[in-house]
Amino acid sequence: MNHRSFIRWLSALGTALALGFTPLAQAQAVKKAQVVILATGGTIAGAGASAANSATYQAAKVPVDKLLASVPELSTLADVRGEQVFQIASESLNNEHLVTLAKRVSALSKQADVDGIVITHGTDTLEETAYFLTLTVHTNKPIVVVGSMRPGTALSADGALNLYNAVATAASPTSAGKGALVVMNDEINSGRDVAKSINIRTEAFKSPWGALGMVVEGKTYWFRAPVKRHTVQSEFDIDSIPVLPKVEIAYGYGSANDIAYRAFAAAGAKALIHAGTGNGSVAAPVVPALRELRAKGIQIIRSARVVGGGFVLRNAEQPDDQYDWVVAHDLNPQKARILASLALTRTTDSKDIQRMFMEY
Ligand code: DAS
Repeated sequence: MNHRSFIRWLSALGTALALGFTPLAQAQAVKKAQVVILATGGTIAGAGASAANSATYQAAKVPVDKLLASVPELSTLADVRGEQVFQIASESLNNEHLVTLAKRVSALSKQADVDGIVITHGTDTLEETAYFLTLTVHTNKPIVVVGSMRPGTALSADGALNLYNAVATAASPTSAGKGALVVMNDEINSGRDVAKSINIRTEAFKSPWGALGMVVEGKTYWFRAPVKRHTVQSEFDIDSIPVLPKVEIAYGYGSANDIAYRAFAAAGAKALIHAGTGNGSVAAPVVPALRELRAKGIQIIRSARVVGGGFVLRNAEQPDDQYDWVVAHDLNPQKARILASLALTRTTDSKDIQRMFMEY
């Protein structure tokens, strides 16, 4: 090679290195994300007697390895491995399950060989788990909760594509730093906002403030980002929460009475979520009991049975300042219960708890 050719070769090599076209860089460029799937049960692991059974089936039957094997296309998206954390229908999940799951997610998120985490989950309480994870796991790595409305045995089952989309979302760097996400029916929703709003249709999950984005053919498309505190910005950390204080929910309705509130208090509830009519209204026969229980140190938090799209306004339907009550803002009763439990691990000051309901 003469001098001129050597200079040309050196210049080409320099360009290739600068553009990252070395064999190692190319190998790294195609290195797949490492995604862990934590299976907890639910319909996505369900099985029905026939393909016509889209709503009659047994939840929590299919183990995680069979779940992964049923969607071989996952391997085109990421290097995926599975763990069976629980195998239950999510209506039966309790606080201890929440803490166990969140601690596992937190531990995995700290591992260098984990880029994203998917949790397969029943749909009934999926919104509660997703909110709990967004409040307590300190990571920017994608955490994606996914379920299905039909078992895998049904005609037009939705679980396989939901799982594929969830892995695609967890594998995408664009999903980082957005808090826990819920992927169902092609949509990416915030774990904080989303709620199960229809009981037996595939488009069951809605966020009153709209989806964050969509995932289509393995790619994520974003249209907005969360504004509430979550994950690394949260003052709650699962790694320092051993037990969740007991918080209960009672419904408001015509002819309501105070029996449930008093019974919950007698059973040790540290806070009561009132799922009020309208703007979190409290029926006159119930007010004295709530004031009495507040005086005994139990937190009273006004949410609303009205489905999302608004929020309970402080001092509107009730003199919250005078009664020293908290309003749940836009959180539905079941999400208010999650935040109240966590709040009580840090404070019993109702003004500080109200701050938390405005920030998370
Ligand atoms: N029972 C429901 C649950 O496990 C089934 C489902 O929709 O996932 O939440």
